[in-house]
Amino acid sequence: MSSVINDERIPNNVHLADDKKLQRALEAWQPNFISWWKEMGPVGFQADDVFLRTAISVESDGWANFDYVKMPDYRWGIFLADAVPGRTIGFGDHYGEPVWQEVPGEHRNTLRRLIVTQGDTEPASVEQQRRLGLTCPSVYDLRNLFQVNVEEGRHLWAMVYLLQSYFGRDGREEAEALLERRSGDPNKPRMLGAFNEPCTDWLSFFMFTFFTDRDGKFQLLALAESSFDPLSRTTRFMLTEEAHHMFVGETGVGRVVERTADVMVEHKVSDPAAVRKLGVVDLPTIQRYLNLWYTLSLDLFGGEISSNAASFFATGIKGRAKEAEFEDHKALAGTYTFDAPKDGGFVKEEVPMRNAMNEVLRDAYVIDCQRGVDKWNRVLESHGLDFRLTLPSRRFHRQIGLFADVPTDPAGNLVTKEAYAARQNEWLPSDADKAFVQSLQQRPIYDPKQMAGWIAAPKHGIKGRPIDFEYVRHNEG
Ligand code: BYC
Repeated sequence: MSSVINDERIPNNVHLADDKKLQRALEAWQPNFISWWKEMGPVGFQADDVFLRTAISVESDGWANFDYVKMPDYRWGIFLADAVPGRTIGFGDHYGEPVWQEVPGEHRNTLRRLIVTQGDTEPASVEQQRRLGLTCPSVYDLRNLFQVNVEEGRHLWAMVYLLQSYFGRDGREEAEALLERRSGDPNKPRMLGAFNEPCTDWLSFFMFTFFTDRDGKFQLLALAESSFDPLSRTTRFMLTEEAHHMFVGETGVGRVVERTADVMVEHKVSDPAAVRKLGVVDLPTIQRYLNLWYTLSLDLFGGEISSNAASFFATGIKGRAKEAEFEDHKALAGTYTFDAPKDGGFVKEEVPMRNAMNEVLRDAYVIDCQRGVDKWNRVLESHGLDFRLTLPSRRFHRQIGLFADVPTDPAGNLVTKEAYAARQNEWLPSDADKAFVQSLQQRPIYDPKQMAGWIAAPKHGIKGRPIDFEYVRHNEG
């Protein structure tokens, strides 16, 4: 059982008080984090009481506390899942050897880079979402946004703990740099593509939490297999919080689909322009938003063929999601075959399995995404509507890997650059789509009894509270 110290400046279950040097380093970083939060975190709500979940331990029953808290006072803490006694390396060349409690010198740079990359996404997402509170569809949704935001902040703490604890001066410098990059800033952008995209409306937010947070789930699952045990334990606990973020996305998109379907059936309309006139998002626009955020998130898995991924696997640094479910943990024998674009067509390209580890992880991700899409389609089906949402081909709209800048249609057929340019607005959100979605979200809803007209009410409230509970006590003054 892990002990939790909650009366320290930084709540933790890592015996921080016993390591004064580390404690001082983290306490020195803490005010910089709070300054970053106040500057780049949610705009306009820092003084409000928000009904938030706070991680307080890693016990499966009762790991979190729910109460009102002002966001800058949120108790961001450091929690590692309990160590698995006798844990051994689960894959790669060192399969079966004891896991590492310290960073092996030869893997120092690689591990640091992966931890920094993971860490960079956390503040990036808070920055991307910082203005959404000003157009919230309900107080329930406002609270969920802030819940996601504070927990992304905690996930940054999780990575900063590893950097400061195991990487000395370099780690401290990287921890500072994590607070200095800015999403979308061309001079100091965040590291990965999707985290520099604007996320300025709530449909984007729900797509982001469904698709992009789900990349987070799979990357964390892969890192949870790591031979570097502190990374494994940290990411295992992060996954506990991550589940709610994807719930917000899945139910958020589901509620938008449901509301549109309700209105279409009630008014017997299906023409997108007519649907829009009724104040809800037409289904083709929802599909275009889906196409955008799904494909941006596919890029986050890296190239299909990656020598980096092969070496992460060989050395035991990063595994596959749920490695225990695979039979062959060395993956030296198999191959993976891709359709690669060549001379206006496709050629089969076969690579050793280890070089395809990014694609193996992406395969698992695609299956998981499809499950959510199926749920949304069941809403359409239950309304007697024929329209179905679909995941586009993985070749579509890619900026990383074999299909980077290779124009295809959403079904994955190669098209000319001209055809792509001519039809892009059918496939991805146009400026007019974005303007329309934003036009529905001009006015924030701060009355707990109200819900915006473009989204259905949720099925349940949070932690047994009613849907119209005052989840955020917003001081409008
Ligand atoms: N954008 O060998 P390749 C989350 C770079 S989300 C820009 O194919 P590799 C969250 C790559 O770094 C999860 N650059 O890539 C969600 C490499 O650069 P170098 C975040 C990209 O190394 C919502 C080069 O291209 N966690 O937690 O196999 C809210 C060659 O690429 C991109 C992680 O990502 C891109 N999309 O794998 C909040 C886990 N993709 O080495 C949070 C840690 C690739 O040539 N990261 N590049 O300079 C990793 O495991 C790997 O870095 C990647 C790439 C999977 C991202």
